[in-house]
Amino acid sequence: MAPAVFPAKKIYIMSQFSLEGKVALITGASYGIGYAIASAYAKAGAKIVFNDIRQELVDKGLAAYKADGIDAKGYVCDVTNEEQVNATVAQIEKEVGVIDILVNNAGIIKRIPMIEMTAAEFRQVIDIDLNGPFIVSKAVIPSMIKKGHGKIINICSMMSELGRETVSAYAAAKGGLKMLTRNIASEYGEYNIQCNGIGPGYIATPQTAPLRVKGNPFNDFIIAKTPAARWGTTDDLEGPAVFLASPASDFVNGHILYVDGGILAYIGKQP
Ligand code: NAP
Ligand code: GCO
Repeated sequence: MAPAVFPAKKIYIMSQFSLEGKVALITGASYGIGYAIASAYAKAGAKIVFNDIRQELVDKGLAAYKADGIDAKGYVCDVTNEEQVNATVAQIEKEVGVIDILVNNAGIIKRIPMIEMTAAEFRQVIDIDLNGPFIVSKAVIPSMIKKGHGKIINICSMMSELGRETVSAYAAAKGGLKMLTRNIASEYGEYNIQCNGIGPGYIATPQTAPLRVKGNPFNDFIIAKTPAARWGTTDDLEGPAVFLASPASDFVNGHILYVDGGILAYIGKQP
């Protein structure tokens, strides 16, 4: 017979994963991974705030959240523009409250062989994927320090650990983001701020759509390289993202949680 679970203990454990009353800013969350994480946070009790670069995208996001019964607030803001980011964070603090949870999700990829890539293209990827998280984190940390707690979650990648053809700028940015994560944890851990990363494996979103088109051998390559033998879904990221935003992870700091179906553990299918 299974041992009895005392209700009080059960309630305590569930409360460890609650985001009730927290304000969460998820960048670039009109759709894709950011949208899924924001929706999970709303279900765990958080108030959702997101940004995107254009009004049409913010409107599209707002309509999607509304259809899912989520009362989100959206702002037009480019994560690479420090002035815009500072103004948006100040506006959020005024209109919604101090940001308790920041997810640096906004990101782009350019798949171009390195010797064909221009320096301007390389810089653009670094600017959005690495400078963006620096700028937004820098803007939210002072209020987190004053409030006495904060959670920052950086969306890293397999490319924080691995290289592959055509993604030099993305790998450089996501490798850098892993180290920015560890540095924020090191520098602000004493203020009860936890900064961790999620390293998604290959997830079916618009970003990976070109890799998943029928006939692209990359599709079979990824399935063979993943012990789970499938692409990930945005649902796969929800539990790990809630864990890293909740009190359950209060002593987890500077960690990258890879949610990759086992890719990083695997040498690949034997012939
Ligand atoms: P996505 O579908 O392309 O969504 C990215 C979002 O970021 C879009 O809403 C995009 O807006 C927004 N964005 C781009 N530049 C921005 C800027 N300067 N300021 C504000 N928002 C901006 O990508 P995703 O697949 O959901 O990926 C989300 C994050 O996870 C990215 O950091 C990505 O690198 C990372 N990731 C993805 C995978 C995967 O397999 N899909 C795996 C590992 C890591 P626009 O529509 O205007 O571009
Ligand atoms: C690529 C992919 C990657 C993945 C992801 C892996 O071209 O290699 O698009 O960028 O989306 O980041 O974790």
